[in-house]
Amino acid sequence: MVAHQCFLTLQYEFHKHLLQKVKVLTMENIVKPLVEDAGMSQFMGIIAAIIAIIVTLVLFALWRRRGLGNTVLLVGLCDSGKTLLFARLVGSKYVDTYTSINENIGGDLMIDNRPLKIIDVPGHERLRYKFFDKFKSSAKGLIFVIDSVTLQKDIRDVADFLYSILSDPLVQRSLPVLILCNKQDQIKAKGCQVIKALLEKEMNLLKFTKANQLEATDSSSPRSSLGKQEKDFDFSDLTSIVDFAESSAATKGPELDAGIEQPMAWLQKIA
Ligand SMILES: Nc1nc2c(ncn2[C@@H]2O[C@H](COP(=O)(O)OP(=O)(O)OP(=O)(O)O)[C@@H](O)[C@H]2O)c(=O)[nH]1
Ligand SMILES: [Mg+2]
Repeated sequence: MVAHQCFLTLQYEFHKHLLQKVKVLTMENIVKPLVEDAGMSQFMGIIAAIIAIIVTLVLFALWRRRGLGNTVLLVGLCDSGKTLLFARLVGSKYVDTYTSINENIGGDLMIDNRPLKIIDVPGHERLRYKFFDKFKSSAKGLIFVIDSVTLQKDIRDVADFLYSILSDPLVQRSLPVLILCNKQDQIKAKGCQVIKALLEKEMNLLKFTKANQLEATDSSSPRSSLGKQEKDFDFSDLTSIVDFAESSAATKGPELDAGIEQPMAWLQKIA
């Protein structure tokens, strides 16, 4: 009887142990895949996030390229030589020009197998902003043409127009700008380093005048000024890369680019 009771107890313990073992095994079978699944879905989540970031970057790059377009705008005051420069760049020839009241749009100018479209924007004070606004969204670069002979007389106007252009958000989105000191064939023409210094001085005056005006009208609004705040105006502080070059659009030489070698080199740089 005692032996039978011992046997029953042993049998019960054995079954209990067996049952526990089965339970543990079953839990392992269920929990392990669950843990593996969680790891897998985390991994897939990371992959999906990386793909989303790459797609966003590609779309952003495409959007930026589309926004930049392939147009180079010739802007500047009346008589600075934009239309003659346009004729030289697009048709490689000298032409007699008259004050423009409309834009001139050239066909594709192939620079190192890359097409660039040149647009000559009228410089008349009533038209210059309107036409600049019309074409700026397609711009890949800007050539701001200056009459190097009359600059000192027109410095206010030149600096004012240049200031507005450089303050434009589209230009500030790092559009390359060339300040082209034209009419270098004239004895009284100022060189581009002198013009740069004169412009920086005038732009500095404008910068602080505009900042003071803004402060006087609305002290709560943030000060938006070109270049670094509390620092004198310096072209190298701008988000756009501003280069200076010289040209003589009226030069008639045997070479097709006689007198316009420097703007041609700049076009090659940005094309
Ligand atoms: N000497 C000299 N004359 C130039 C040069 N470039 C242009 N000109 C002359 O300057 C005058 C004005 O040139 P345009 O090309 O018509 O000037 P623009 O900038 O188009 O002027 P708007 O159409 O009024 O905005 C013309 O008589 C040109 O022949 C240059 O490099 N040297
Ligand atoms: Mg013109």
